[in-house]
Amino acid sequence: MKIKLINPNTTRSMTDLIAEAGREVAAPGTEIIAATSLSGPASIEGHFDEAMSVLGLVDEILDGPRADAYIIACFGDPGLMAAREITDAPVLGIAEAAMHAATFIATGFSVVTTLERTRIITEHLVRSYGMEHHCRRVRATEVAVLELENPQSNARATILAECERALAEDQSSAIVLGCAGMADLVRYLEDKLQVPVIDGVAAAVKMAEALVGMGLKTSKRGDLAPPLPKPYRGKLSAYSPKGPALIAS
Ligand code: 5HY
Repeated sequence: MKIKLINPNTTRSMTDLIAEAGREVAAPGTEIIAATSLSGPASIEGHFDEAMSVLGLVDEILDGPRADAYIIACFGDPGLMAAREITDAPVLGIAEAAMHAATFIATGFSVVTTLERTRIITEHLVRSYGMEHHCRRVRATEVAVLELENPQSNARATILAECERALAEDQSSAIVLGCAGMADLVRYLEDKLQVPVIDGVAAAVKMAEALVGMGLKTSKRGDLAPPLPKPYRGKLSAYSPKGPALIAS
């Protein structure tokens, strides 16, 4: 099966890291197609960045060869529901996948993420995914997304210290990493913390494999039906939905 792993930020080095995390867990018959959005922010750290990232993401679903499943490899899960409207292949967000994975192996988890504003956005996701009973707390480290790639930034130690505080103070028994750019920290943190550490990229790949393996597709009844045909004007005229023809499946 083909799983398309889309980094909706435009930083290719982060896509490489994400692709490696995905390929590490993928089953032998799974091909991971890693893509970087061609338009949009270099990193996604707020509501505006998220909104501006969605067209690049949509392009990656509508253009190019079709995949059996799509993964949005950004912890804000930007454009998740919109993406589900334009394909009947399963689409998974990494925050959603990581939080669900955590519920199977721990009764309470903490999310450790990047900036304070991302912490707040993650709290919105916790509520919209119905995870309030499982997520004990969302914590920020104030490490910016692109600083994760800077060896001089001390990001590893800062994230480890926040995870330790989470385990000491939150009554959590697992850690969810709140950024796709943290995917390479799983082993390091698990060794230090001795609790499960969940990277959403890996979780989403395994869940996508499971859904495809079960022959499940995104329901086209109700709000995930294709966008209604209508004209879009101005800069977005090329995206005018034309009915089911728009669907990539
Ligand atoms: C992410 N932003 O996973 C996030 C989440 C964050 O560009 N990739 C991004 O840390 O804000």
